[in-house]
Order: sequence, then structure tokens, then C-alpha cells
Amino acid sequence: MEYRKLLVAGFMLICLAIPVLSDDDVEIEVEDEEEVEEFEGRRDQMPPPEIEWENIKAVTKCRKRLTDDDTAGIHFVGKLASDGSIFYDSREDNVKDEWQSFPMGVGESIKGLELGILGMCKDEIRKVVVEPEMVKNGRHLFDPNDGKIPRGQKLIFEVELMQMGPNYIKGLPNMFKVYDTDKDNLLSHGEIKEYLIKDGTFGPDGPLVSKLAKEVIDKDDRDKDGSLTWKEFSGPKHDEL
Ligand SMILES: [Ca+2]
Ligand SMILES: [Ca+2]
Repeated sequence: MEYRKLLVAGFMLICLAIPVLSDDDVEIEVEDEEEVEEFEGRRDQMPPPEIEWENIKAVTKCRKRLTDDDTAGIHFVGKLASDGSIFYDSREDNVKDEWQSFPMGVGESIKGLELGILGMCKDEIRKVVVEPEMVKNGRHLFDPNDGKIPRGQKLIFEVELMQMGPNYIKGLPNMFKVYDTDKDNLLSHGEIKEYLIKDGTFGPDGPLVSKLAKEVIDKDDRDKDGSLTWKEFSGPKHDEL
């Protein structure tokens, strides 16, 4: 009798344990399925085979992965592969004092670095190894004349993706017209802000969106009247209004 009780108890334990285990399995599968749906059509945007990379910190579930249609905001440490010495650390750069942002796919950043961060999730940390022949471009990351990018050497970058945003240079037609919703041929702070809120990349209405909109205006507002004419606006626009 005792033996049968034990058997029953054992069986019940197994029954209890199986759903617990399979629940876990199901949960993981569901997450993966969601990921596949989210990233459909973008899965090919991972680094090409010639780029050596590995995730130091992976984010398994993210709303969006970095593509070459985005602007990337990264913090990174650049090291020489030969001796591991650091030639640049964006967190230590007191001149820029912020992460580095650049539109992807238009030669603003170092080619190998740019290819190596494709497919990253926000907050992910990735190590990217860049062979000497892929240490090209990068005019936006550093001043090309200040000698900070060691050319002709194999480099290692440890990159944290801080932010993704719309790529203002690539693939966006006439942003002047997109921004100018009241069609007065001037861009106002309010119009830029309205666009950023609708876009949603930088979150809902708040200080960040306001600040970014101000930056868009201030950067080009040569006569300091608080709005941008078509001539002042340096973003993507067609040849004429
Ligand atoms: Ca306007
Ligand atoms: Ca102006």
C-alpha cells in the first residue's frame, strides 16, 4: 500500500513537473516567434561574413534591430588588435561629451565598424573586429586630420548601441516638405517636434523630443530667427521647393 502511494505520489510529481517544464519551453518559443515577426524582412541585416563579431551583452528581445536605414547612436571603445591599447573611448571624450551618432550606409562612420553593428538591439554590447582594409571613412566619428583613427591596422571596437533613429540622409525624400506641414516654406520648432513625436523613435512628447527639435533648428538657423528656410535647411531636400 505504502509502495503504491509512493508510486502515485511520484507520478503526480512528474505530472506537475512536466507542465512547468513545457510552460517554460512554450514561453521561449513564443518569444522567438514574436521576434521573427518583428524582424521579418530585416533578418539579412546582420554583419557580412567577412566581419568578425560577437555579442558581449546580448538583448534577446527587442522591438527593432539596427539597419542601414537608421541613424546609430553608439558609445564605443576602440583598441589596437596588436597590443589591446585603447586609441579612443567615447565616454572619455570630453570634447564630444556624448555618444556618437551617425547615419548608417553613407560613409559617415568607419566602414567595418558600421557593417559590424548591423542587426544590433538597443543596449546590446558587441565586439567588432575590423581588418585594416575595412578601416575606411569615419569622417563623422573623428576629425580625419586629428590622427585618432589608426589607419592600416587591425582594430577592435566594443560598441554599445545607445539609440536608433531615422536616417536623415539615406532614403528619405525631401524632408523639408515632410516637416513643413503648414506649407509656409519655413520649418518651425513645433513642426520638427510634431514630426519626432509622430515618428516615435525618441519617445513621446517630452524634454528629449523638444531638445532634439531645437537642435535640428539651431544647427542650420544661420540668421537665428528660430525657423529654417529651404536654403538654411541642410537635411535631405530636393533641389527646389
Ligand atoms: Ca512651416
Ligand atoms: Ca532662419
